[in-house]
Amino acid sequence: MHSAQRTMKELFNSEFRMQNCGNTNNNSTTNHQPLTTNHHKRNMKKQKRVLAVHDISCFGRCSLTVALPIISALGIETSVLPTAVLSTHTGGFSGFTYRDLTCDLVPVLKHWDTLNLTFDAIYSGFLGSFEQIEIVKSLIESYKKKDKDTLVIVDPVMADNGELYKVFPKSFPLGMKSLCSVADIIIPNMTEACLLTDTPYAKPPYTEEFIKTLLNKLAKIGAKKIVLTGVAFNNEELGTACYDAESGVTQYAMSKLIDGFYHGTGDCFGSALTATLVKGKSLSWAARAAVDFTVDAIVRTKDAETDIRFGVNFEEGLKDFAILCT
Ligand code: PXL
Repeated sequence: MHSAQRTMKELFNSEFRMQNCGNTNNNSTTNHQPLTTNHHKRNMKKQKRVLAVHDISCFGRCSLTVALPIISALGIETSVLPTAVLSTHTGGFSGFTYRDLTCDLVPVLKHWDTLNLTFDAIYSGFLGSFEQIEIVKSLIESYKKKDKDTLVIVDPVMADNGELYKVFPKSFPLGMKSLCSVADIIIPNMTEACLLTDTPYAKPPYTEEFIKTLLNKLAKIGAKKIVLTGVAFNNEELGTACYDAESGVTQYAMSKLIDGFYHGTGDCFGSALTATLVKGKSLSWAARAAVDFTVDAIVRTKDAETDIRFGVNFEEGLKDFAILCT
């Protein structure tokens, strides 16, 4: 067969055999060139580094098991500060184990102090106690002192669907509010936004006036940029509102509403947003990309009829996401 008629797969297989499988043919040549063509061109830009502060839910795709792969997929070094280890997340499972790691946080941070580290961004999510909130506030302060450009993104994970998660005391929103006050960007869902601002929770759809009032109240907490998730003006679309308190501009990134409630989507969105921002994209571009990435993961999960507690299939979207963001 003429090579032009061979499929890419056949071509690749024959090349691969020649280079790697101990070909005994004396006429064979060994090609030591890597498969990529621009491998030799060094990336002279300094690699970005993010610190992700969340729990490890061993099963159920949320928090660190989502943040680590998504942020890493964009070529960003991702350090982790695990706040707890659970057998699963707490949404919809009973009998989960919970090992609190508060005692480890300060020693880990003290060790890091000897290494002179800086981070391009700190992204926090699920925190188990007021004490952990205070530790995270102080780590933010100390890393901001080392590098004032460290971007602080706080997801005040504590509630959804109009209800505070059962593991938290009623006063927990006060703690999260104080953490939000030291962030550059906060990414609450509608329930968390209402709890943070003492606004009675209302089910969607919302008026634009309601959303804008909520964004204004959230901005008063301190962060200059707000990304509010779970925004819906009708029964067909769902998305985010990005508010920049300095310019007063609000931008929406909406997508087709998919029926059903899937766990871990907030972490999928927050991780994609963080990674995209660290790659230097604008907030509205990042929100659009993160919404699309999350919705694609939900669609894949729904099509596969996966148990909604098991998280969403974001893994099969990582390659396209990385291409989109580079
Ligand atoms: O996805 C947010 C989240 C993170 N970590 C734990 C959770 C949840 C939501 O339920 O339970 C442990």
